Amino acid sequence: MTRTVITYGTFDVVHIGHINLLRRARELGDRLVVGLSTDEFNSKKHKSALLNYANRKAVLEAIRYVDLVIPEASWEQKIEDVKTHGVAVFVMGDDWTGKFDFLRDACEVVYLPRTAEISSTEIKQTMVSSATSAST
Ligand code: C2G
Repeated sequence: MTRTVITYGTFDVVHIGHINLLRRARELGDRLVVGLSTDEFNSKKHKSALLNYANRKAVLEAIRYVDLVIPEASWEQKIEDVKTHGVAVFVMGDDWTGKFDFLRDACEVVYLPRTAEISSTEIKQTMVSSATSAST
């Protein structure tokens, strides 16, 4: 019986923090599904991604730990996704600890420690500040 794991995120400007999360999530089962935030959902999350959905999806699909990428268009879709994809384990970084415990009726819920010292936001800020100083 295939043990399917699912996780969700924006995965903008993919970095080692995302790779660690994806690898460890995949190690909890045999198959990893990633719910990738659409551009529209990102605006609902008040999060702007540098790369659009198609670009972020292509990057995720090239990562060996990822078996399937589906769109994440709402907060409410998770329970349906768990049923549709026969998910055994739901995984998120521990910045989300407790936020998805309602899924425990349908699958295991695992929060993994975030990778310290790196985030897409910091990378984007560094890019902006170095571009600004280069142009002055
Ligand atoms: N992450 C991590 N370490 C980092 C940065 C991110 O472990 N240094 C994890 C986050 O905890 C998350 C995943 O990588 O589990 C994706 O992070 P984001 O793309 O920032 O996703 P987020 O905006 O948290 O969206 O419905 C859930 C949301 O879509 C999650």
